[in-house]
Amino acid sequence: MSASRHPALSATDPELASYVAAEEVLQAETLRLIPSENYVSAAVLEASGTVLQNKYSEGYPGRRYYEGQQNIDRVEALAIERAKGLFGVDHANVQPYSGSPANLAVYLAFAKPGDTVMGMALPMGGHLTHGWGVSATGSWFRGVQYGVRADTGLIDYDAVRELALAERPKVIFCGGTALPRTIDFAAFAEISREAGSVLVADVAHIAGLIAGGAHPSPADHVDVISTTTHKTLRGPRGAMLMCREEHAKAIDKAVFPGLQGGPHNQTTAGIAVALHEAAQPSFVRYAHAVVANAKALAAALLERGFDLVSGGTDNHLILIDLTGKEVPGKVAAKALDRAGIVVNYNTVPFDPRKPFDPSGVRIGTPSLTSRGLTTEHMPVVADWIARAVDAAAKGDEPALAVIRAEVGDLMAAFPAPGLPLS
Ligand code: DSN
Repeated sequence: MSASRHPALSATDPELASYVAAEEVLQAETLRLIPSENYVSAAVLEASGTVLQNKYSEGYPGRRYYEGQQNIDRVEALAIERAKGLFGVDHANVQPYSGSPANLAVYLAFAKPGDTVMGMALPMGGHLTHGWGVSATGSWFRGVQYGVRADTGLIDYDAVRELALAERPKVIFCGGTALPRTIDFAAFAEISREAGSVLVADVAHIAGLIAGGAHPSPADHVDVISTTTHKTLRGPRGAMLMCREEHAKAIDKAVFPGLQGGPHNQTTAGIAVALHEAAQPSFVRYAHAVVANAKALAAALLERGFDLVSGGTDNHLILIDLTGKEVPGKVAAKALDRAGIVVNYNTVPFDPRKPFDPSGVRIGTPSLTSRGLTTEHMPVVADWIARAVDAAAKGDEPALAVIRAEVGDLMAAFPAPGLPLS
């Protein structure tokens, strides 16, 4: 970080400033393929670092427990109106600190401890907070879990229906963190109606695709939409809960005072800016480009002999099953990192290996698309991945260094939003 970019921070705390500077370089020089990450714009960064930080605002616009809310109310009301407009919902709560507290607030609104709740199993592509055992959502509630079919890697809607009708859960979550295919919200809605359950779509991964029209919206099908704001939506780290009017009070009460104290106003401001950006025609192009890039990357990986869970992708995410390559996911992920390609190791459905040392690698295209890479570049990216996995198998460190240099050259030609150009 140059002193001119963050002069006060550099002067006050040079050690901390040096870590931020190193992170700026890392984010600029590497090919970031973690599907839940992105680059926020300079405007979102600025909004997230304002004096709104200094204010306590327990309550909601017009109904606060502290005075001096003239400006904070406007900021939060703006974020709420923008969320409602963009996602076509009756009500939006923009205060959850992040995705896990947002989901916990949903349980608080609709279930009591010990009640049965249902979601996709974590190793199948779900999320911890969808009732998985090690999460409070799976120990305070009785979590029952569905998965994907072994033969197709796709959600088994017949099994979902059977489980829902047998268990009659209070809440059903659809959505997840490693789902490369379109979610059939209408099918989940029909199942939830039959089971008498509240249906929640956790669209954290695909919120930006929905906003940009590149994935069907759950708005007409579900009771509640939960999302983080920092993935494909390209906002600051935060979350939102959106719902029909009939659930508005329950959701608001669960977030505050049920679960949280004062909202993070600086984050609310960043969310408002991100929602404004996501309402522009350029964001529609971005969302479709994310999907086009992911499809092109999946095709290029298949051509190079990789197995992909479900055989490809409909969205921003690809789950590579490395079982056939005889390089475990963690070994591959660490080798890719040394080659300047940042991914995360991940379980694949029915993984015979442990979650901390699984068989898969999860990648996605939100970040590289934010930098302007197109489908033309995807064969190059697939080549780097293939060469790095091969190098990992052979222990060939010089080959990884060669890839890292090539990655650095391409990244230098595509500056990232929000980072210094140099
Ligand atoms: N940690 C997020 C992800 O990477 O998908 C989910 O919460």
